[in-house]
Amino acid sequence: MSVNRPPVALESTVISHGLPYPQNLSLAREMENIVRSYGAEPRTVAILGGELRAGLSDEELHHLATASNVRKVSRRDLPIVAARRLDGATTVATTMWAAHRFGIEVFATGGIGGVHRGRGDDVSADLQELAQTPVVVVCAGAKAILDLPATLEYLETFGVTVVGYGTEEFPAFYSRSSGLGVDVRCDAPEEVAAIWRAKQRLGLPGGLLVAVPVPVEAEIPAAEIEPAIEQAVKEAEAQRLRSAEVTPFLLKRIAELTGERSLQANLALLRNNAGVAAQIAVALAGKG
Ligand code: PSU
Ligand code: MN
Repeated sequence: MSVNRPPVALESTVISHGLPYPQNLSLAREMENIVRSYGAEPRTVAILGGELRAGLSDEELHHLATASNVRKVSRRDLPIVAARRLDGATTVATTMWAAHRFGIEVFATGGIGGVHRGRGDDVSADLQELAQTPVVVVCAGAKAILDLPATLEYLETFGVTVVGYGTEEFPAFYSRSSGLGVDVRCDAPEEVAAIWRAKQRLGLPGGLLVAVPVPVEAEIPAAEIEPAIEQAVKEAEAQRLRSAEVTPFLLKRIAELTGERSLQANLALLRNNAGVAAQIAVALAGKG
């Protein structure tokens, strides 16, 4: 591992619980290579045998992509997997937390968790982490399985600045538009770096959310994806799913209902976000 290349954290819940095998493994490898191609250092985060890690071997990526006993680890699960020496995949919340502990400022993911539709009591720990942990999180917005207006209100309440990268709209993961605004538009990595440094100079706690729309050629218009989302949400309610089960269930059902196209969109936006995050990390290193 080169010491002078700026690091970029990558999460592992998307590998173990967000994508099917073998696409999850090839995607994990591709994201690492994209980060490298911009002169940054990929640091995929996971917990292996109870040990928190940032930077994995290819065998370890393979394990996360194939093993069935890798637990989805949110903040409340950290002491359990550590004490029992279990394997865990980190969510956006726990990847941010780990990144900060390892001194990593930039993190690329697919979509963040948020406030679930019709379930004001199911609020992802990702939002609280953004409120308190100083990491730049590059995502494609949040999936429309969530209540996007409520998610943005929550971020506003907790002082999380939302950047639209090349857009004035908050992207909705599969779709480039949501009809909802962002706080500021940036068109270059240096602009994001300047806002991040300003936030730190002002002594403001928490992260910065950088929302990048899915590449045009991979986009699925909202009207096309919405029926699948509505059906999946109804099924989750009928099965009375709770807590950490909800998001993986919805992701899997929407992928089943919409087929290959949603998988391709998911992969395209993850690759794209890895490149944007790497460029922001390089810009931050340049400014010291
Ligand atoms: N959204 C996606 N794909 C994902 C996730 C969210 O489009 O893989 C994962 C991320 O790891 C995120 C987590 O942090 O789900 C949120 O889970 P929950 O809603 O249980 O907080
Ligand atoms: Mn939840």
